[in-house]
Amino acid sequence: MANTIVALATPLGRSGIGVVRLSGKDSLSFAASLCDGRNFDPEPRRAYLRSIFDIETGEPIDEAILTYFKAPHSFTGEDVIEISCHGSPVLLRQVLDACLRLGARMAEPGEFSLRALANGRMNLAEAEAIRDLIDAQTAASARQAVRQMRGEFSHTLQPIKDDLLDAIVVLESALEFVEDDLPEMQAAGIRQKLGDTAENIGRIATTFRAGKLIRDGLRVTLVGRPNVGKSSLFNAFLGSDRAIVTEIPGTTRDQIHERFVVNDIPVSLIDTACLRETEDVVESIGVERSRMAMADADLVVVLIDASEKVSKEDIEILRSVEELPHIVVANKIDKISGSDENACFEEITAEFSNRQTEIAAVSAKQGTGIDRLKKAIVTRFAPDTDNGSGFLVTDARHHDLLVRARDEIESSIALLDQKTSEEIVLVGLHNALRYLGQITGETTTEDMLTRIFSTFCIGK
Ligand SMILES: Nc1nc2c(ncn2[C@@H]2O[C@H](COP(=O)(O)OP(=O)(O)OP(=O)(O)O)[C@@H](O)[C@H]2O)c(=O)[nH]1
Ligand SMILES: [Mg+2]
Repeated sequence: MANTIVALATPLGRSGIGVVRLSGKDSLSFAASLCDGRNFDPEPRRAYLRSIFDIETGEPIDEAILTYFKAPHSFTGEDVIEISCHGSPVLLRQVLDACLRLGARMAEPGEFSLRALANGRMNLAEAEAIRDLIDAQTAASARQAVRQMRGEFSHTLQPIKDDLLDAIVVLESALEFVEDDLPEMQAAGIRQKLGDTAENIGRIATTFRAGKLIRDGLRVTLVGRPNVGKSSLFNAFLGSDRAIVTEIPGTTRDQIHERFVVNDIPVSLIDTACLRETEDVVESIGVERSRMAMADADLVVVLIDASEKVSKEDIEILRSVEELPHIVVANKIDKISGSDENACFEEITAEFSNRQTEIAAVSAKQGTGIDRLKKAIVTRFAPDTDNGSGFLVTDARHHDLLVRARDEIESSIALLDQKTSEEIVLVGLHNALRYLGQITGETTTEDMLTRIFSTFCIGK
């Protein structure tokens, strides 16, 4: 890791300021070259206003602020230089090119964070939290990422790892010193401790359901026969005329995606082409896409027209979602009276008496029932959506490792109960410890790290 890396730390686009970041032992000398080779001997953590020159023509290209972070007191733990230029994409490209010509290498995605990890500036869970913070789509998701970035997850895991290690030490020493079995009292103590540990890990793992929802949100797909008001409902959800609405059946021919946020949960909403048999090539591709969007969705919203009798087409669509998580929405209730509404519900419930079909009534046109429907969609997935008071596991990798660690401990407990030799009980406990260590990175292999850091953005 001796070489010096460079990347743009801000997005490449027009902006007030654009930051080029260098990390590695030559950062300072590269920065000095950019400032026309003048003796640039900055005090660490102080901002210096300098002219930046083209290293070949010697022409000034910008006035920039340079800040030097001396190793090991920097983000990466190496010498770091941040050059805050004016945010012109052309200029930033020039400064980056100059750094490359001086001998820097373009940073890989997440390479700054990887170096920070290698130099002990943060652990793996904290580095992943920075990625999640940058990617956060909602305030709640950002809040969780900050908690993890500040070490809350690692701190929660530490006592669990300590307890596990205590149990391992006792079992190991029993192996070394005694020929006979562990004394009954001690065995009971260890069993208790391991039981508590497995339970604690399990409790943390269960927060993933809410954590995943806050981070990744929900995919909701609207389906229904032509003209039931899918695009109208789509627009009502978003509060804007995003999709085209007409009285002509088959108006929407392709999928339209948009996002909105309800109760801190990002919802990715898909309006689809109506599901109908068609000879039209374009429309049939649209229908095929609608089917795929249905299969991928966390929730399918099936629309029916409350002002018309439930048709054969409606029934067919309702049948096709039987195996998928779905709700039924009766639209256009502005066109009917309350008793007709009930009749429409009864028709559906009669048809599907064998399953629990949730039915909501709305008027997409007038906005009636829309907020209630939005809330019903998210609360179905997070009845107890965390209000941010508890720490949530948001990463599938972490969840998987927690579950594996808990399972290993539970099998070890079972072996202990069967009075299996300590040697065998210990295998599972060591595995559990290794899994927990992979969350914070102590026991993570090189290729796992490469895979994890490839999900980071360049410049981070
Ligand atoms: N009265 C009333 N009319 C509605 C309501 N929702 C939609 N409509 C009307 O129904 C017609 C079809 O609406 P769309 O939103 O285009 O229906 P769609 O399901 O997207 O139709 P396709 O894309 O053709 O499948 C339009 O004339 C809308 O104005 C509603 O809640 N009440
Ligand atoms: Mg439509």
